[in-house]
Amino acid sequence: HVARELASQPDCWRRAAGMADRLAGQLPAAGERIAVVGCGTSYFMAQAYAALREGSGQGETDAFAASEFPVGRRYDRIVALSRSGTTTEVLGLLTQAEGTRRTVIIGDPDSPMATMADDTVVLDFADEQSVVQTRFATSALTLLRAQLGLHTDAVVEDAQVALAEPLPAGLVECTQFTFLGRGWSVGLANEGALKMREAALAWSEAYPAMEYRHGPISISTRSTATWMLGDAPAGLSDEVHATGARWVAGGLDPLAELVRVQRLALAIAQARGLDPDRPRHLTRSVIL
Ligand code: F1P
Repeated sequence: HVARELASQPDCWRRAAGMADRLAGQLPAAGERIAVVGCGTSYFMAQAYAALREGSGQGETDAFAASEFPVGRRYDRIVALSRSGTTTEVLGLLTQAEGTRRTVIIGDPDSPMATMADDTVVLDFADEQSVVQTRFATSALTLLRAQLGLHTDAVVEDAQVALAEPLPAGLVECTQFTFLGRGWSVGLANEGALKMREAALAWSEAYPAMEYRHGPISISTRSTATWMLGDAPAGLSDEVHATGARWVAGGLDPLAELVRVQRLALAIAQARGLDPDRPRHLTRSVIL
């Protein structure tokens, strides 16, 4: 499933972006102070959205793993992302937050989250059969990005390039993968690292790009691939090269660059004889 779902991202993003105007009344308005929450992949998309929204001056936006929401903190609205609409921590937080406006972006219209929120946005066309998330998460982020006025057709074109171009040679042989981001792409770097773990059982890490210099670079070797999502800070590629590691950076939109990482995760799974549709110790939705 995951290979097919991954490949449908350009179409899904086009559809998600096309919904933004119609859904404006259900999504956060400029000036609202909001918290955006999720678990796993959905949390990393929340991180990316929070940085985009704050950066565009549309209002204070904090991202939390649903389990780490600071009890007692007040927001104008809580936005929850959840493909399944069943994840325990998100359900718990939404129940607790009654009285605050709650907006959910979900994949399954029949899930419990569909009826408990003030605004329910269903991206059923992007729902997935796979355990490992790809298109739901990126489509949800695309919708939110479009609503901020930050999505263009060029992003979809970049995703098509990301699907069509061969992956950088030699990466499948690396034994450790580090993803770096800046601003909104820090969440995408976290998500790239998670894909490598979930689909390929690969050792992967993620950092804000400049933080990588403050310690984590110590473990870099010739078997490391360091992948920058978005524009690299000046000089960082030289520092990484000096460790012997592979440096990967692309000129694509960071969300499209994430599609390349998803493809790498599948390629490594295949090279290691793993079935990415059956990730170890993982279920499609994590329920306590
Ligand atoms: C959240 C999540 C996924 C992860 C796995 C388990 O699900 O942590 O990110 O890949 O499928 O669940 P959801 O709340 O978005 O359904």
